[in-house]
Amino acid sequence: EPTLKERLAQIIPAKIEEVKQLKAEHGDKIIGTCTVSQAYGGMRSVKSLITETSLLDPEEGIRFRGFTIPECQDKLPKAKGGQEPLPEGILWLLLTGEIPSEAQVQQLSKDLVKRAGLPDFVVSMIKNFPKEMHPMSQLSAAVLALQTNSKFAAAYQEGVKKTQYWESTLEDTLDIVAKLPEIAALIYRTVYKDGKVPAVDANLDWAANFNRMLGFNSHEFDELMRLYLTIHTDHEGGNVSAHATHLVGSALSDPYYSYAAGMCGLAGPLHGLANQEVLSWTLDLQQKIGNKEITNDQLADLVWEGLNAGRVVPGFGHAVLRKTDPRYTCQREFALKHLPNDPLFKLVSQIYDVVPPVLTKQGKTKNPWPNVDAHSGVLLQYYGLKEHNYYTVLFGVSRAIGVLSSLVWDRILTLPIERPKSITTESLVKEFKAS
Ligand code: CMX
Repeated sequence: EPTLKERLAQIIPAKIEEVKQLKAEHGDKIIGTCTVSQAYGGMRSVKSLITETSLLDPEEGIRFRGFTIPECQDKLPKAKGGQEPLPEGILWLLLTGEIPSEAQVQQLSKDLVKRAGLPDFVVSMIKNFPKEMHPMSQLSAAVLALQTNSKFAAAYQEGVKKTQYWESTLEDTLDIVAKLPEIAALIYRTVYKDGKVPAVDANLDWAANFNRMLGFNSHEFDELMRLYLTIHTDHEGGNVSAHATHLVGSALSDPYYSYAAGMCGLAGPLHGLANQEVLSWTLDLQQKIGNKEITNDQLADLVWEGLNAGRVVPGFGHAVLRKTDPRYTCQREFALKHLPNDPLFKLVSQIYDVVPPVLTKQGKTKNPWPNVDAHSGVLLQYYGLKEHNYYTVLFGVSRAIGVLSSLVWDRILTLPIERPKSITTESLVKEFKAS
Protein backbone atom coordinates (compact mmCIF):
# COMPACT_ATOMS: atom_id res chain seq x y z
CA GLU A 1 0.00 0.00 0.00
CA PRO A 2 1.22 3.54 -0.72
CA THR A 3 2.48 5.66 2.17
CA LEU A 4 0.75 8.91 3.01
CA LYS A 5 3.25 10.91 0.97
CA GLU A 6 3.01 8.55 -2.00
CA ARG A 7 -0.80 8.62 -1.93
CA LEU A 8 -0.80 12.42 -1.76
CA ALA A 9 1.57 12.59 -4.72
CA GLN A 10 -0.91 10.44 -6.68
CA ILE A 11 -3.88 12.65 -5.79
CA ILE A 12 -2.29 16.05 -6.31
CA PRO A 13 -2.09 16.41 -10.13
CA ALA A 14 -5.84 15.95 -10.69
CA LYS A 15 -6.64 18.34 -7.87
CA ILE A 16 -4.32 21.01 -9.21
CA GLU A 17 -5.88 20.58 -12.63
CA GLU A 18 -9.37 20.91 -11.14
CA VAL A 19 -8.46 24.19 -9.43
CA LYS A 20 -6.77 25.48 -12.58
CA GLN A 21 -9.89 24.77 -14.62
CA LEU A 22 -12.15 26.28 -11.99
CA LYS A 23 -10.11 29.48 -11.98
CA ALA A 24 -10.01 29.59 -15.79
CA GLU A 25 -13.74 29.05 -16.24
CA HIS A 26 -15.19 30.76 -13.17
CA GLY A 27 -12.39 32.99 -11.91
CA ASP A 28 -14.56 36.12 -12.08
CA LYS A 29 -17.66 34.70 -10.35
CA ILE A 30 -18.59 36.26 -7.01
CA ILE A 31 -18.69 33.90 -4.00
CA GLY A 32 -19.14 36.45 -1.23
CA THR A 33 -19.58 40.10 -0.56
CA CYS A 34 -18.69 42.24 2.41
CA THR A 35 -20.90 44.91 3.92
CA VAL A 36 -19.84 47.75 6.19
CA SER A 37 -21.31 45.85 9.17
CA GLN A 38 -19.36 42.74 8.27
CA ALA A 39 -16.11 44.69 7.99
CA TYR A 40 -16.68 46.04 11.51
CA GLY A 41 -18.13 42.69 12.62
CA GLY A 42 -15.21 40.31 12.35
CA MET A 43 -15.99 39.45 8.70
CA ARG A 44 -18.65 37.02 9.92
CA SER A 45 -19.88 34.80 7.02
CA VAL A 46 -17.83 36.58 4.36
CA LYS A 47 -16.81 33.80 1.97
CA SER A 48 -13.24 34.56 1.03
CA LEU A 49 -10.99 31.69 2.10
CA ILE A 50 -10.16 28.33 0.56
CA THR A 51 -9.76 25.50 3.08
CA GLU A 52 -9.96 21.97 1.73
CA THR A 53 -9.89 19.90 4.91
CA SER A 54 -13.34 20.52 6.40
CA LEU A 55 -16.56 22.45 5.96
CA LEU A 56 -18.93 23.78 8.61
CA ASP A 57 -22.67 23.90 8.16
CA PRO A 58 -24.44 26.23 10.63
CA GLU A 59 -27.19 23.69 11.32
CA GLU A 60 -25.42 20.37 10.94
CA GLY A 61 -21.95 21.20 12.22
CA ILE A 62 -18.59 20.07 10.94
CA ARG A 63 -17.85 17.62 8.15
CA PHE A 64 -14.28 16.42 7.77
CA ARG A 65 -13.70 15.98 4.04
CA GLY A 66 -17.43 15.36 3.68
CA PHE A 67 -17.79 13.01 6.66
CA THR A 68 -19.79 13.88 9.78
CA ILE A 69 -18.44 12.98 13.23
CA PRO A 70 -20.68 9.87 13.56
CA GLU A 71 -19.52 8.78 10.09
CA CYS A 72 -15.88 9.24 11.11
CA GLN A 73 -16.54 7.25 14.29
CA ASP A 74 -18.01 4.51 12.15
CA LYS A 75 -15.54 4.42 9.24
CA LEU A 76 -12.11 5.40 10.56
CA PRO A 77 -9.84 2.58 11.81
CA LYS A 78 -9.86 1.88 15.55
CA ALA A 79 -7.39 0.51 18.06
CA LYS A 80 -7.62 -3.22 18.83
CA GLY A 81 -10.69 -3.70 20.99
CA GLY A 82 -11.52 0.00 20.74
CA GLN A 83 -14.58 1.77 19.38
CA GLU A 84 -13.35 5.33 18.85
CA PRO A 85 -11.42 6.47 15.76
CA LEU A 86 -7.63 6.73 15.83
CA PRO A 87 -6.47 10.33 15.26
CA GLU A 88 -3.89 9.02 12.78
CA GLY A 89 -6.89 8.13 10.61
CA ILE A 90 -8.27 11.64 10.58
CA LEU A 91 -4.82 12.99 9.76
CA TRP A 92 -4.83 10.73 6.69
CA LEU A 93 -8.42 11.71 5.87
CA LEU A 94 -7.83 15.45 6.16
CA LEU A 95 -4.71 15.26 4.01
CA THR A 96 -5.98 12.94 1.27
CA GLY A 97 -9.77 13.16 1.44
CA GLU A 98 -9.84 9.36 1.74
CA ILE A 99 -10.70 7.00 4.57
CA PRO A 100 -7.47 5.07 5.23
CA SER A 101 -7.22 1.31 5.63
CA GLU A 102 -6.13 -0.22 8.94
CA ALA A 103 -2.73 -0.96 7.41
CA GLN A 104 -2.27 2.64 6.30
CA VAL A 105 -3.12 3.91 9.76
CA GLN A 106 -0.72 1.46 11.38
CA GLN A 107 2.01 2.52 9.00
CA LEU A 108 1.35 6.17 9.85
CA SER A 109 1.41 5.37 13.60
CA LYS A 110 4.82 3.76 13.16
CA ASP A 111 6.06 6.70 11.11
CA LEU A 112 5.02 9.10 13.89
CA VAL A 113 6.82 6.96 16.48
CA LYS A 114 10.00 7.19 14.39
CA ARG A 115 9.72 10.95 14.18
CA ALA A 116 9.14 11.43 17.93
CA GLY A 117 11.84 12.70 20.27
CA LEU A 118 12.94 16.18 21.24
CA PRO A 119 16.32 17.90 21.11
CA ASP A 120 17.82 18.30 24.61
CA PHE A 121 17.62 22.08 24.50
CA VAL A 122 13.85 21.95 24.05
CA VAL A 123 13.51 19.56 26.99
CA SER A 124 15.61 21.74 29.25
CA MET A 125 13.84 24.87 28.03
CA ILE A 126 10.46 23.44 29.05
CA LYS A 127 11.87 22.27 32.40
CA ASN A 128 13.17 25.75 33.07
CA PHE A 129 9.97 27.63 32.32
CA PRO A 130 8.49 29.17 35.45
CA LYS A 131 5.62 27.01 36.73
CA GLU A 132 3.29 30.01 36.62
CA MET A 133 3.83 30.40 32.87
CA HIS A 134 0.55 29.39 31.21
CA PRO A 135 0.78 25.96 29.55
CA MET A 136 -0.35 27.52 26.24
CA SER A 137 2.55 30.01 26.36
CA GLN A 138 4.87 27.09 27.05
CA LEU A 139 3.42 25.16 24.10
CA SER A 140 3.87 28.00 21.59
CA ALA A 141 7.35 28.81 22.89
CA ALA A 142 8.47 25.17 22.71
CA VAL A 143 7.17 24.81 19.14
CA LEU A 144 8.99 28.00 18.15
CA ALA A 145 12.21 26.64 19.64
CA LEU A 146 11.77 23.47 17.59
CA GLN A 147 11.56 25.63 14.47
CA THR A 148 15.30 25.08 14.14
CA ASN A 149 14.28 21.61 12.81
CA SER A 150 12.13 22.93 9.98
CA LYS A 151 12.67 21.02 6.74
CA PHE A 152 10.58 23.56 4.84
CA ALA A 153 12.81 26.44 6.00
CA ALA A 154 15.91 24.45 4.99
CA ALA A 155 14.44 23.48 1.60
CA TYR A 156 13.44 27.08 0.93
CA GLN A 157 16.97 28.26 1.70
CA GLU A 158 18.25 25.71 -0.78
CA GLY A 159 15.96 27.15 -3.45
CA VAL A 160 13.54 24.26 -3.84
CA LYS A 161 10.86 24.76 -6.53
CA LYS A 162 7.46 26.17 -5.58
CA THR A 163 5.68 23.03 -6.81
CA GLN A 164 7.67 21.02 -4.25
CA TYR A 165 6.98 23.23 -1.23
CA TRP A 166 4.28 20.84 -0.10
CA GLU A 167 6.74 17.98 0.40
CA SER A 168 8.81 19.64 3.11
CA THR A 169 5.61 21.17 4.54
CA LEU A 170 4.29 17.63 4.91
CA GLU A 171 7.58 16.51 6.50
CA ASP A 172 7.35 19.35 9.05
CA THR A 173 3.68 18.55 9.65
CA LEU A 174 4.41 14.92 10.46
CA ASP A 175 7.40 15.89 12.62
CA ILE A 176 5.34 18.41 14.59
CA VAL A 177 2.43 16.00 15.07
CA ALA A 178 4.89 13.30 16.16
CA LYS A 179 6.70 15.51 18.66
CA LEU A 180 3.72 17.33 20.16
CA PRO A 181 2.65 14.62 22.63
CA GLU A 182 6.06 14.72 24.28
CA ILE A 183 6.15 18.52 24.33
CA ALA A 184 2.65 18.68 25.79
CA ALA A 185 3.29 15.87 28.27
CA LEU A 186 6.55 17.40 29.40
CA ILE A 187 4.74 20.68 30.08
CA TYR A 188 2.10 18.79 32.09
CA ARG A 189 4.52 16.63 34.05
CA THR A 190 6.83 19.56 34.80
CA VAL A 191 4.16 22.01 35.91
CA TYR A 192 1.97 19.61 37.89
CA LYS A 193 3.92 16.39 38.56
CA ASP A 194 7.49 15.02 38.76
CA GLY A 195 8.77 16.27 35.40
CA LYS A 196 9.36 12.74 34.10
CA VAL A 197 7.99 11.52 30.78
CA PRO A 198 8.47 7.95 29.48
CA ALA A 199 9.90 7.37 26.01
CA VAL A 200 7.51 6.79 23.14
CA ASP A 201 6.32 3.13 22.88
CA ALA A 202 6.54 1.73 19.35
CA ASN A 203 3.63 -0.63 20.03
CA LEU A 204 1.15 2.05 20.96
CA ASP A 205 -0.89 4.42 18.85
CA TRP A 206 -0.34 8.18 18.98
CA ALA A 207 -3.14 8.95 21.49
CA ALA A 208 -2.33 6.05 23.82
CA ASN A 209 1.33 7.09 23.77
CA PHE A 210 0.28 10.61 24.69
CA ASN A 211 -1.74 9.28 27.64
CA ARG A 212 1.22 7.20 28.91
CA MET A 213 3.46 10.26 28.65
CA LEU A 214 0.93 12.32 30.59
CA GLY A 215 0.94 9.54 33.22
CA PHE A 216 -2.42 7.84 32.53
CA ASN A 217 -2.83 4.15 31.98
CA SER A 218 -6.52 3.47 31.51
CA HIS A 219 -7.81 1.98 28.27
CA GLU A 220 -11.10 3.77 28.68
CA PHE A 221 -9.24 7.08 28.93
CA ASP A 222 -7.24 6.09 25.83
CA GLU A 223 -10.55 5.77 24.02
CA LEU A 224 -11.64 9.20 25.19
CA MET A 225 -8.29 10.67 24.16
CA ARG A 226 -8.63 9.15 20.67
CA LEU A 227 -12.08 10.66 20.29
CA TYR A 228 -11.01 13.99 21.79
CA LEU A 229 -7.95 14.28 19.57
CA THR A 230 -10.03 13.39 16.51
CA ILE A 231 -12.90 15.83 16.96
CA HIS A 232 -10.81 18.89 17.89
CA THR A 233 -8.64 18.71 14.78
CA ASP A 234 -10.41 21.02 12.38
CA HIS A 235 -13.34 23.43 12.07
CA GLU A 236 -12.95 24.84 8.56
CA GLY A 237 -10.69 27.80 7.82
CA GLY A 238 -12.10 30.98 9.36
CA ASN A 239 -11.72 30.22 13.07
CA VAL A 240 -8.89 32.06 14.80
CA SER A 241 -6.41 29.18 15.13
CA ALA A 242 -6.90 27.93 11.58
CA HIS A 243 -6.94 31.37 10.03
CA ALA A 244 -3.86 32.50 11.98
CA THR A 245 -1.94 29.40 10.87
CA HIS A 246 -2.98 29.93 7.27
CA LEU A 247 -2.21 33.65 7.33
CA VAL A 248 1.27 33.29 8.81
CA GLY A 249 1.98 30.35 6.51
CA SER A 250 1.02 32.45 3.51
CA ALA A 251 4.19 34.48 4.07
CA LEU A 252 6.01 31.14 3.64
CA SER A 253 6.85 31.18 7.31
CA ASP A 254 7.40 27.47 7.96
CA PRO A 255 4.88 25.16 9.68
CA TYR A 256 6.48 25.66 13.11
CA TYR A 257 6.00 29.44 12.94
CA SER A 258 2.55 29.06 11.44
CA TYR A 259 1.27 26.54 13.96
CA ALA A 260 2.75 28.52 16.88
CA ALA A 261 0.80 31.55 15.63
CA GLY A 262 -2.35 29.44 15.54
CA MET A 263 -1.72 28.34 19.12
CA CYS A 264 -1.40 31.95 20.29
CA GLY A 265 -4.89 32.44 18.88
CA LEU A 266 -6.26 29.25 20.41
CA ALA A 267 -5.12 30.60 23.79
CA GLY A 268 -7.83 33.30 23.74
CA PRO A 269 -10.86 32.92 26.05
CA LEU A 270 -13.34 33.38 23.20
CA HIS A 271 -11.68 30.47 21.34
CA GLY A 272 -9.85 27.44 22.78
CA LEU A 273 -9.33 28.76 26.29
CA ALA A 274 -13.11 28.53 26.72
CA ASN A 275 -12.73 24.85 27.70
CA GLN A 276 -10.64 25.87 30.70
CA GLU A 277 -13.15 28.60 31.55
CA VAL A 278 -16.08 26.18 31.26
CA LEU A 279 -14.65 23.86 33.84
CA SER A 280 -13.82 26.62 36.32
CA TRP A 281 -17.33 27.99 35.84
CA THR A 282 -18.97 24.57 36.27
CA LEU A 283 -16.95 23.70 39.39
CA ASP A 284 -17.81 27.11 40.77
CA LEU A 285 -21.49 26.40 40.23
CA GLN A 286 -21.07 22.98 41.85
CA GLN A 287 -19.51 24.60 44.89
CA LYS A 288 -22.28 27.19 45.17
CA ILE A 289 -24.89 24.44 44.94
CA GLY A 290 -23.18 22.16 47.46
CA ASN A 291 -24.23 18.56 47.90
CA LYS A 292 -27.92 19.07 47.25
CA GLU A 293 -29.95 18.78 44.08
CA ILE A 294 -31.27 22.05 42.71
CA THR A 295 -34.19 22.78 40.45
CA ASN A 296 -33.78 24.11 36.93
CA ASP A 297 -35.21 27.43 38.10
CA GLN A 298 -32.60 27.74 40.83
CA LEU A 299 -29.84 26.88 38.37
CA ALA A 300 -31.21 29.45 35.93
CA ASP A 301 -30.97 32.10 38.67
CA LEU A 302 -27.28 31.28 39.10
CA VAL A 303 -26.70 31.54 35.33
CA TRP A 304 -28.46 34.92 35.28
CA GLU A 305 -26.17 36.17 38.07
CA GLY A 306 -23.15 35.79 35.78
CA LEU A 307 -24.92 37.22 32.75
CA ASN A 308 -26.13 40.22 34.73
CA ALA A 309 -22.57 40.81 35.88
CA GLY A 310 -21.65 41.14 32.19
CA ARG A 311 -19.94 37.76 31.73
CA VAL A 312 -20.53 35.31 28.90
CA VAL A 313 -21.60 31.75 29.65
CA PRO A 314 -18.49 29.89 28.56
CA GLY A 315 -19.03 26.95 26.22
CA PHE A 316 -22.23 28.35 24.72
CA GLY A 317 -22.69 30.29 21.50
CA HIS A 318 -20.76 30.13 18.26
CA ALA A 319 -19.78 32.45 15.45
CA VAL A 320 -21.08 30.07 12.78
CA LEU A 321 -23.04 27.19 14.39
CA ARG A 322 -26.74 27.65 15.09
CA LYS A 323 -27.47 24.27 16.72
CA THR A 324 -25.87 22.08 19.36
CA ASP A 325 -22.30 21.37 18.24
CA PRO A 326 -21.99 17.72 17.12
CA ARG A 327 -18.63 17.73 18.91
CA TYR A 328 -20.62 18.41 22.09
CA THR A 329 -23.11 15.67 21.24
CA CYS A 330 -20.50 12.96 20.70
CA GLN A 331 -18.78 13.81 23.98
CA ARG A 332 -22.16 13.70 25.71
CA GLU A 333 -22.76 10.27 24.20
CA PHE A 334 -19.38 9.13 25.43
CA ALA A 335 -20.33 10.32 28.93
CA LEU A 336 -23.73 8.63 28.78
CA LYS A 337 -21.96 5.40 27.90
CA HIS A 338 -19.04 5.52 30.33
CA LEU A 339 -19.94 7.84 33.23
CA PRO A 340 -23.73 8.29 33.33
CA ASN A 341 -23.82 8.68 37.11
CA ASP A 342 -20.94 11.10 37.56
CA PRO A 343 -22.26 14.08 39.56
CA LEU A 344 -20.37 16.65 37.48
CA PHE A 345 -21.73 15.12 34.25
CA LYS A 346 -25.22 15.33 35.72
CA LEU A 347 -24.66 19.02 36.40
CA VAL A 348 -23.36 19.54 32.83
CA SER A 349 -26.52 17.82 31.57
CA GLN A 350 -28.68 20.07 33.70
CA ILE A 351 -26.79 23.10 32.38
CA TYR A 352 -27.60 21.85 28.87
CA ASP A 353 -31.30 21.98 29.78
CA VAL A 354 -31.15 25.34 31.51
CA VAL A 355 -28.71 27.61 29.64
CA PRO A 356 -30.21 27.66 26.10
CA PRO A 357 -33.60 29.02 27.26
CA VAL A 358 -31.84 31.57 29.48
CA LEU A 359 -29.63 32.80 26.63
CA THR A 360 -32.66 32.87 24.34
CA LYS A 361 -34.53 34.97 26.86
CA GLN A 362 -31.57 37.32 27.22
CA GLY A 363 -31.83 37.72 23.45
CA LYS A 364 -28.25 38.71 22.64
CA THR A 365 -26.50 35.62 21.33
CA LYS A 366 -27.34 34.33 17.87
CA ASN A 367 -26.79 30.79 19.06
CA PRO A 368 -27.86 29.69 22.56
CA TRP A 369 -26.58 26.12 22.12
CA PRO A 370 -23.43 24.53 23.58
CA ASN A 371 -20.17 24.27 21.61
CA VAL A 372 -17.34 21.74 21.85
CA ASP A 373 -15.82 23.35 24.95
CA ALA A 374 -18.92 22.91 27.10
CA HIS A 375 -18.29 19.18 27.46
CA SER A 376 -14.63 18.28 27.28
CA GLY A 377 -13.64 19.33 30.81
CA VAL A 378 -16.06 17.09 32.66
CA LEU A 379 -14.70 14.03 30.82
CA LEU A 380 -11.09 14.93 31.54
CA GLN A 381 -11.93 15.49 35.23
CA TYR A 382 -13.53 12.08 35.43
CA TYR A 383 -10.39 10.33 34.21
CA GLY A 384 -8.19 12.29 36.60
CA LEU A 385 -6.78 15.00 34.35
CA LYS A 386 -7.94 17.74 36.64
CA GLU A 387 -5.73 20.75 35.91
CA HIS A 388 -8.00 23.05 33.89
CA ASN A 389 -5.26 25.50 33.00
CA TYR A 390 -3.84 22.70 30.90
CA TYR A 391 -6.94 21.81 28.89
CA THR A 392 -6.35 24.10 25.94
CA VAL A 393 -3.01 22.35 25.32
CA LEU A 394 -4.93 19.15 24.53
CA PHE A 395 -7.10 21.12 22.12
CA GLY A 396 -3.90 22.51 20.59
CA VAL A 397 -2.28 19.10 20.13
CA SER A 398 -5.35 17.94 18.24
CA ARG A 399 -5.69 21.17 16.25
CA ALA A 400 -2.19 20.67 14.82
CA ILE A 401 -3.59 17.84 12.70
CA GLY A 402 -6.21 20.07 11.08
CA VAL A 403 -4.40 23.35 10.61
CA LEU A 404 -1.20 21.73 9.38
CA SER A 405 -3.02 19.43 6.94
CA SER A 406 -4.64 22.54 5.62
CA LEU A 407 -1.25 24.25 5.37
CA VAL A 408 0.02 21.34 3.26
CA TRP A 409 -2.87 22.01 0.88
CA ASP A 410 -2.07 25.74 0.85
CA ARG A 411 1.35 24.80 -0.49
CA ILE A 412 -0.02 22.14 -2.89
CA LEU A 413 -2.28 24.78 -4.42
CA THR A 414 0.60 27.31 -4.25
CA LEU A 415 -1.72 29.84 -2.62
CA PRO A 416 -0.12 33.29 -2.51
CA ILE A 417 0.59 35.58 0.42
CA GLU A 418 -2.68 36.72 2.03
CA ARG A 419 -3.27 40.43 1.78
CA PRO A 420 -6.89 41.62 2.01
CA LYS A 421 -7.60 45.31 1.60
CA SER A 422 -8.25 47.38 4.69
CA ILE A 423 -9.95 50.74 4.79
CA THR A 424 -10.35 53.55 7.30
CA THR A 425 -13.57 54.85 8.82
CA GLU A 426 -12.69 58.18 7.27
CA SER A 427 -12.58 56.66 3.77
CA LEU A 428 -15.93 54.94 4.33
CA VAL A 429 -17.58 58.10 5.60
CA LYS A 430 -16.31 59.97 2.55
CA GLU A 431 -17.41 57.22 0.16
CA PHE A 432 -20.98 57.03 1.45
CA LYS A 433 -21.40 60.79 1.85
CA ALA A 434 -20.68 61.14 -1.84
CA SER A 435 -23.25 58.51 -2.85
N1 CMX B 1 -23.03 34.07 26.90
C1 CMX B 1 -23.46 35.35 26.96
N2 CMX B 1 -23.51 36.18 25.92
C2 CMX B 1 -23.14 35.67 24.73
C3 CMX B 1 -22.73 34.33 24.57
C4 CMX B 1 -22.67 33.52 25.72
N3 CMX B 1 -22.25 32.28 25.68
N4 CMX B 1 -22.42 34.13 23.27
C5 CMX B 1 -22.64 35.29 22.64
N5 CMX B 1 -23.08 36.24 23.52
C6 CMX B 1 -23.35 37.65 23.25
C7 CMX B 1 -22.08 38.27 22.68
O1 CMX B 1 -21.15 38.60 23.72
C8 CMX B 1 -22.62 39.47 21.97
O2 CMX B 1 -22.93 40.43 22.95
P1 CMX B 1 -22.69 42.01 22.69
O3 CMX B 1 -23.63 42.34 21.56
O4 CMX B 1 -23.05 42.63 23.99
O5 CMX B 1 -21.26 42.14 22.31
C9 CMX B 1 -23.94 38.94 21.41
O6 CMX B 1 -24.26 37.79 22.21
C10 CMX B 1 -23.87 38.52 19.96
O7 CMX B 1 -22.81 37.57 19.79
P2 CMX B 1 -22.91 36.42 18.67
O8 CMX B 1 -22.97 37.09 17.34
O9 CMX B 1 -23.98 35.47 19.00
O10 CMX B 1 -21.52 35.65 18.87
P3 CMX B 1 -20.11 35.96 18.19
O11 CMX B 1 -20.09 35.34 16.84
O12 CMX B 1 -19.74 37.39 18.28
O13 CMX B 1 -19.12 35.18 19.17
C11 CMX B 1 -18.47 33.37 20.57
C12 CMX B 1 -19.06 33.78 19.22
C13 CMX B 1 -18.19 31.88 20.56
C14 CMX B 1 -17.14 34.13 20.77
C15 CMX B 1 -19.47 33.74 21.69
O14 CMX B 1 -20.66 32.98 21.54
C16 CMX B 1 -18.93 33.54 23.09
O15 CMX B 1 -18.29 34.45 23.63
N6 CMX B 1 -19.16 32.34 23.73
C17 CMX B 1 -18.58 32.00 24.99
C18 CMX B 1 -17.13 31.63 24.82
C19 CMX B 1 -16.97 30.29 24.12
O16 CMX B 1 -17.61 29.31 24.47
N7 CMX B 1 -16.04 30.23 23.14
C20 CMX B 1 -15.67 28.96 22.50
C21 CMX B 1 -16.13 28.81 21.06
C22 CMX B 1 -15.64 27.50 20.46
C23 CMX B 1 -14.17 27.53 20.27
O17 CMX B 1 -13.68 28.33 19.44
O18 CMX B 1 -13.44 26.79 20.95
